[in-house]
Amino acid sequence: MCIFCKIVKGEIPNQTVLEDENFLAFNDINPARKIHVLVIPKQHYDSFDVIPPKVMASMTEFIHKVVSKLEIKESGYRMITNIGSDGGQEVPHLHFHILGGEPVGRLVR
Ligand code: IU
Repeated sequence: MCIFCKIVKGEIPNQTVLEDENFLAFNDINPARKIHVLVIPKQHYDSFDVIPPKVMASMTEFIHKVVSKLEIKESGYRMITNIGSDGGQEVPHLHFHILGGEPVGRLVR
């Protein structure tokens, strides 16, 4: 079972930000910015590549709630999902990174 599935099952503890029946938002254990939250579907999908559009629609609604709860709607934030090896994905369970709480900087090479 993948590590995020173990978090969903409560076998590995997490710092929950928001949870509902289908989704979970928790603090990243190695935060890259002041706010670094991961949002995952409870059901396992390897990456964004395979999430059914209908599930993505309800995940979008959930992410909006997470952002409201974090109170970063006004200041802004960056949302990233890494996909596969060139995308730099390390955990093979779809997750969106929400980064903020400070200017996150430009995406430059
Ligand atoms: P990536 O997009 O797959 O590269 O990101 C994985 C993230 O999951 C990374 O930021 C880790 O710090 C984070 N993480 C975590 O929060 N808890 C864990 O048990 C593990 C990874 I493993």
